[in-house]
Amino acid sequence: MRTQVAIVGAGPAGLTLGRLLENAGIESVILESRSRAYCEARIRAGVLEQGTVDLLREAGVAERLDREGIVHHGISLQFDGERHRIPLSDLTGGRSIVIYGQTEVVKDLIAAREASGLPMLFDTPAESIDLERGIVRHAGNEIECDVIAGCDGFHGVCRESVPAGALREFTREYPYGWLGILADVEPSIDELVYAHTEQGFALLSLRSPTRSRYYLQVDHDEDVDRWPDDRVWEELQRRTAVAGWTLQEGPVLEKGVTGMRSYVCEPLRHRRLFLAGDAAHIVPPTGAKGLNLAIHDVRLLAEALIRFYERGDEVLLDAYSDACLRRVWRCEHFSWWMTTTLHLQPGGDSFDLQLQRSQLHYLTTSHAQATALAENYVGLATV
Ligand code: RFL
Ligand code: PHB
Repeated sequence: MRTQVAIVGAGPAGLTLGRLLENAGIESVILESRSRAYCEARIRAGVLEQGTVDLLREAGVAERLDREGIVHHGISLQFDGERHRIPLSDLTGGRSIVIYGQTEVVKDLIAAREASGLPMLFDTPAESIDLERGIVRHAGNEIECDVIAGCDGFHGVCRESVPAGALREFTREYPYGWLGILADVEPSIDELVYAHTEQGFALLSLRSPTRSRYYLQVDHDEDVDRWPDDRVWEELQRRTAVAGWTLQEGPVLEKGVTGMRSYVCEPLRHRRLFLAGDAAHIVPPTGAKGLNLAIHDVRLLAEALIRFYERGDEVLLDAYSDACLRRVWRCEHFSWWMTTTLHLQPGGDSFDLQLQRSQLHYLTTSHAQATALAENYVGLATV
């Protein structure tokens, strides 16, 4: 098989890139190791920045997002048993976020590609990449291409195919993770609540008017079996309690633990391989940036490829890595800062706690500090 762009991975990055290239008349093949059902059911992100929504709209895949997505104009920070609203839209000239699950973004993109009849191969892992000749090998077949888009997530093969020494890596591990549940119950909150407590962090989020998505800080490699539903609810009740408000409980539909890390590799290009999304960088989920960054990368990659195929020059392809990394590092900082401000540091002392409390108090009383949080949270228009 021969194509212009071989896209490895059918997550948000690969699927969005495929759509942007399709709209520009550039050929691509998408190769995915897992089944379609698995990709459509993998519960992850839930917060879309305005820029992400705008891009999905321009790409013609936001019809359901516009119908079902829930627009939020603020979030709350909870500490010392009180909630403080950060009015995101008021602080950012009207920008907002949209609650719409990554599962739904992925379903919409897969449906659009299927409707176009373009090649998208599931259950077919890319096994090796020949960067010299532009070949992706899978299940005894070869895809020959001009460019390889490595959108295969953190554990993919694309980044691994770059020779040792050609990439520089930056990592930070956190000594905690998140236990997340999806519950079949009306969310008890109108806007997201990020809660700092002496027992650890908790986050109240949602997926729809009838589905709640809640998280608890747990140990990095916590065994999910140690958390029967009753224990999860008890701990959520404890960490999110405020006077005059009740957390409604309901059947737990899904439960899982994710360790947290920050990671960046540089540059995002090696010869004809371009890395995008989680294949190139990971952020801890506290800032809700991972999916949004992945979409931003492929926006730039699509623009660069369109220029290359229309005019035959590589100016934007050459600029791709540096252009992505500016936003990547801004989001790395924001996510690290949100994470370390809100989580209980294992082994930390009362000095650490008092610094966090002071920072949270400052954030909720200073216009300048709240604005800094808000503009990062909704997504900086330019970085
Ligand atoms: P993905 O989604 O991991 O997709 C990569 C795809 O590549 C496939 N693959 C291969 N395919 C072919 N051949 C191979 N050899 C392959 N190896 C792997 C994989 O099966 C997969 O389908 O990466 P992508 O597209 O870069 O998208 C990134 C996002 O998924 C990720 O950043 C976000 O989910 C992170 N994230 C959040 N991001 C946000 O913007 N807002 C949020 O609110 C948010 N919350 C979260 C999150 C991630 C979480 N977890 C579980 C990590 C909450 C959580 C709990
Ligand atoms: C989610 O709803 O999954 C979610 C929301 C906000 C975050 C992370 C995850 O910061």
